[in-house]
Amino acid sequence: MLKFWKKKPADDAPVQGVPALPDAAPEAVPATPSTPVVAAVDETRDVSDETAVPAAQAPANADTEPARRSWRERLAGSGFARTLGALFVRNPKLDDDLLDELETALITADVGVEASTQLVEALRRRMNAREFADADALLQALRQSLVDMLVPVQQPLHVSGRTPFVILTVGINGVGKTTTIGKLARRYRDEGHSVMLAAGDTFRAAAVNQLKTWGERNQVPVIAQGQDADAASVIFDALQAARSRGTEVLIADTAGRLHTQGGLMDELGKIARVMKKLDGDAPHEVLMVIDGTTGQNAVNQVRQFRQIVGVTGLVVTKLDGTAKGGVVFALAREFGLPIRFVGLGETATDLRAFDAAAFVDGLLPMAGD
Ligand SMILES: Nc1nc2c(ncn2[C@@H]2O[C@H](COP(=O)(O)OP(=O)(O)O)[C@@H](O)[C@H]2O)c(=O)[nH]1
Ligand SMILES: [Mg+2]
Repeated sequence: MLKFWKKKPADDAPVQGVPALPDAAPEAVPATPSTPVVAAVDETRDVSDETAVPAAQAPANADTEPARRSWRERLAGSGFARTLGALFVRNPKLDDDLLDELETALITADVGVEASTQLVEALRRRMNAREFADADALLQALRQSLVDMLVPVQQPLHVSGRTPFVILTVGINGVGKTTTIGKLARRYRDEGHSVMLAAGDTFRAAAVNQLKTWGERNQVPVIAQGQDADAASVIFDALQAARSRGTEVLIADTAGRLHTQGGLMDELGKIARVMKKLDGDAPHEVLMVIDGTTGQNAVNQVRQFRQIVGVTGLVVTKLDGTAKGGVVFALAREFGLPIRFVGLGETATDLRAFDAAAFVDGLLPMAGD
């Protein structure tokens, strides 16, 4: 007999008590575009002295029981969890109708038509071979198939071995690039790394200030120039500063862009070329950020960005809200690109290294809950 969440999905939808990130930092944008300016930290502070940060002892990514529970709590509101939950809550009969409904539920949850059909047909064959005693056994088989789809893309990002390790974030507008950078800054700082941020989204002053605010909160320096500065030059300056200070992780923000914006897309290529003047291997990670609520369109976005820059890893954000969640499977299947992290909320600690089993368990109704 199946049991389900104690909480109603709706209880999980809004992130309570989380102050929205202010659009503007208290200080003004530096007015001298030609000089890189370190914002957000006291210039006299030795940024390499990360022992000063008290949170350094906490392993940020421990696969603890509470961590697993938190995946579940955050994902319970997803379209995936809700439709699958509704399907199995009736303690259904194990028959073709159940499989048809399951197929519809998977497609509706953005898993993709082809993948959903394949998953369900494999289950149907096993059902016809009398492999499943009941609907619960079928659900467990589905769970395993879903985990198997995601295990190949569960590849954590290792930032050691290069100094600085340079992460270039890319993606369309509003997907959560800057927020993800803020969360990464927190994560790497907590792990004891020295971190620097580069304000490469020079389109709007608000974007620079948003990054500075994250820098201030996490006590990591932000290299910025004025609004409308050349993004490649900001990031070049930041790389130079990070190298001279021995900073371990440099994370560069960029303006959101669409594949139709040729000039902006070319700029990404320019950013990468300029970095290579200082470090032939940089950027070491091109991290594409995807909004988990975008659905199947996410697949098109990745395809388009891959043609312009060599995307090496993905972050899927906003999976805590009403995102359907299934897009993670569609992306895994289509590209096999590492899914480095998922965003499960708006605050600094709401970024998880991708964990295939925890993710799937968060989406499915489970026995013994
Ligand atoms: N619920 C939720 N909101 C997120 C997440 N990541 C980003 N956001 C929100 O998405 C909005 C856009 O984020 P931003 O980082 O400015 O996107 P950017 O334009 O790609 O830099 C902001 O309101 C963020 O707080 C997430 O994982 N969960
Ligand atoms: Mg941004």
